[in-house]
Amino acid sequence: MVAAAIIVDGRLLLAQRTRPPELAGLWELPGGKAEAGETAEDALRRELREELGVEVSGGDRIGDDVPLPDGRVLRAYRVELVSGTPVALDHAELRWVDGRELGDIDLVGNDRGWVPDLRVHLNGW
Ligand code: DCM
Repeated sequence: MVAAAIIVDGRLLLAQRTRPPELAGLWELPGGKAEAGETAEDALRRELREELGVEVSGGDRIGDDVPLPDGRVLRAYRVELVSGTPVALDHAELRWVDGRELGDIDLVGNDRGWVPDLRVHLNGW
């Protein structure tokens, strides 16, 4: 599983989940499942095209691996916006947060451990 940290002008893009019911309303780094044969960057490019309608590139790791209960692993990557403006095609809402605001957001549990790492990328907050 791959998740993207898109940071523009010191603000991080977060997306609000619509499903499943226990995660609906919580915020996450957008992303999804890498398919067989896909690199992490391939998967991020495909998922963000589908979910946000944008083209991205890059993929430096951020934070630690998060083991999921089903044995998969969730990994965050910093990606750059190449073209397009993110639109919530698969989420309830999008928002851009600075490092201070990041502390006030209800993130999905899996993403919470990345907050200190993300803050390092958000202009010193
Ligand atoms: N997931 C997560 N944090 C993210 C992206 C995904 O915890 N930033 C988890 C939530 C789901 C699983 O991955 O349990 C599958 O996500 P999706 O339903 O978006 O494919």
